[in-house]
Amino acid sequence: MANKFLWRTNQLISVIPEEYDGALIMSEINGRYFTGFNCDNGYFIVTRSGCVYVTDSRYTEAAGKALDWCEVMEYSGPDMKKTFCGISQKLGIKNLLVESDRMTLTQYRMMSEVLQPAALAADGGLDKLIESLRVHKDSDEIVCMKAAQNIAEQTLKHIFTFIKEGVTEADLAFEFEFYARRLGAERLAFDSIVASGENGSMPHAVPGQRRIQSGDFITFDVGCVVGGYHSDMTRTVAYGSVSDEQRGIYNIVLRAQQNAMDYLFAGGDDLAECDAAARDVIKAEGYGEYFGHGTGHGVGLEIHEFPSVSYRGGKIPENSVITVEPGIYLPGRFGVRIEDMLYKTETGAVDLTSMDRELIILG
Ligand SMILES: [Mn+2]
Repeated sequence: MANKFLWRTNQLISVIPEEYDGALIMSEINGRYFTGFNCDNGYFIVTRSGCVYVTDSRYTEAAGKALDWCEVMEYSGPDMKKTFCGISQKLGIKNLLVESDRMTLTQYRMMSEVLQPAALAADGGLDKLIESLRVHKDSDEIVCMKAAQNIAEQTLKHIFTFIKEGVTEADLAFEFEFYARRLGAERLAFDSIVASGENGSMPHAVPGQRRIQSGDFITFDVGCVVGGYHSDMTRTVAYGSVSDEQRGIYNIVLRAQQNAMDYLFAGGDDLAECDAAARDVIKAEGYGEYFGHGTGHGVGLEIHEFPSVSYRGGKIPENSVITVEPGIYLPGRFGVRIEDMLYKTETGAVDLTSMDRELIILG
């Protein structure tokens, strides 16, 4: 693999259906995946007769350095149509697939106009092709995700020593970000969820001014970014004390998560079966209606990506990274979620999360 990005681009070309000449990639995230270059105004035109990366003067020099394996062109506003029509003619492009999931209608109209005579095809096919490439993580991608996860774990351990009675959820979320950034996170993978007490029943609660008190469950759903790659982990901890009911619910979620992970460790490769492995444990205990979301999702350059671990099913792609994150949410009372991130291998799975999952009581 002399050049990983050239290799990825060639992979894309090899799966584009014959009736299309190529693809136009203009989303920042897919542009980064195929070129290694991060740019919010890049137009990567990929065809069987050649590739061109077009950007504006703010990025031309950096793009030229990053994309030494591909022609880089600069356009300016007034000559946009001339530049792009010229490319269509030079490469003999009659039609191009576009990223229909990631393009605005305004962008679609603009690119249809400037790329004439090429026609654009927004049938969703390109999005599916790209997700099927991105889902298979290479070793560099796994290294980044592990590094991101490692920072998140070290930071959460720090948070466990930082928690005291009276501190707010917002304080904990801020401390998490500050500490993680200092440990080398480029940024957080998403706005951290810190949900205490009754707020824990809302799976995506926003950290607020509620103060931590004895008897609380506190759910932390946190992640970091390294090299553009995300990590994702959830831990629910108790502060001060727990009731028997809280402990019971915690252990049901823990068993549900373990059951789904065991399914993956044993080589299970169906998304619906993995979802059911977690869900059935919760259902059998009578809490099925309190677990409303899917069991997990793919992670990578984005925090939520293909595939979805849910009833919809499908094969779990080899070398994909997925989360396993069942929960039980009792409205107005409390909630528990536990989430690990796993790497699917040919014969099983590797847990990329190393933090303990047994219930801990802080304070
Ligand atoms: Mn998640």
